[in-house]
Amino acid sequence: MSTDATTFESNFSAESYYATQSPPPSLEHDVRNVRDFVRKHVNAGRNVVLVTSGGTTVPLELNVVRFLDNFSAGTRGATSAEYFLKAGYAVIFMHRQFSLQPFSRHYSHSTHPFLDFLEIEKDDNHSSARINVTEKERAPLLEVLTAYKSAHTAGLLHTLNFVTVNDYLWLLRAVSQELAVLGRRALYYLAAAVSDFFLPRQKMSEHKIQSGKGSLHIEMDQVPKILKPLVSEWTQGQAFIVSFKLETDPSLLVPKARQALARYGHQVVIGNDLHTRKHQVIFVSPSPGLDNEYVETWVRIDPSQDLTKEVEEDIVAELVHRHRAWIETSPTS
Ligand code: 9Z3
Repeated sequence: MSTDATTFESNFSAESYYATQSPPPSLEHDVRNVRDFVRKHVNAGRNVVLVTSGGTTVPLELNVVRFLDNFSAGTRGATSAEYFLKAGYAVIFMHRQFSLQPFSRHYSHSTHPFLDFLEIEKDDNHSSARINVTEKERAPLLEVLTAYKSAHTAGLLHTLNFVTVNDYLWLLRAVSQELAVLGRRALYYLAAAVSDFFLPRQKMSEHKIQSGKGSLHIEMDQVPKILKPLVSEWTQGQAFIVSFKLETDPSLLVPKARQALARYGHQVVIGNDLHTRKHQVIFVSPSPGLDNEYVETWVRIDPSQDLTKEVEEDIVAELVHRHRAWIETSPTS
């Protein structure tokens, strides 16, 4: 592989990306576990959803000290995974290491730390810790714990980690190839916030970039648009694929969502604006039988009515409904 940045190809197709960037060391091991998980649920006749969640990083050095990050706490993915489990799906939860996870998200160290449930008891000679769940906390904790235990006992939740955009791209391709046996029973819920730009390893500095030279100029390459091969090659047009579009200018949501559907030919783009994403999203999908026509549907909740209501409950209910219809429609009809 060339290490000369000037002669290195910089316009990546998905094909040239995978031919030149190295897979993460844990890939084979991760794929074997996914294969076992998928086999078990295919045999049980269950639908499987791949939920991606959290932001990808872009390292600036091979011995990485600095990196760019994409915004995402992982709330959307972790919350949605719980509702998919509730709807009877087996869930592959592919998430950014240390971002929120299903069930434990309710007791995140920053918003609801588990240590607050512990009290110190002292007697004459020693101190010990006691778990103290208040009356108010008891019912919600029991509900989360019951759902968590039942998902784990039944082996319905499989978790995978990524950190960099490179990890994400390799994992997504490998997992999609394993899910292909499910045909139309596979659902993709691509909520991870994936970088649009990256630094190919051939252009990275090996060691920490030194500050002596003044300002830092980095030219990044575009991450290949992998939704295209995901839809047409890796899943052979069989899976039900939902991608998310994040914007900060709300007027761009619908045009960008339509553009993505026209380019990649998948089933749904869910548009969300950074500031209102917890209360409303817009579903954009191709109009059945009509070229270049789209249907848009808002899904909204009113937090002033019910503080415990999560928009993901309605998003997942709508997708489960659409996925069922997708399964019932044969590819040729
Ligand atoms: C999303 O739009 C997610 O809904 C959020 C969730 C990242 C906003 P949180 O994790 O946030 O609950 O804090 N994800 C997709 C973002 C993305 O990178 N989309 C790409 C784009 O917009 C296309 S796949 O171009």
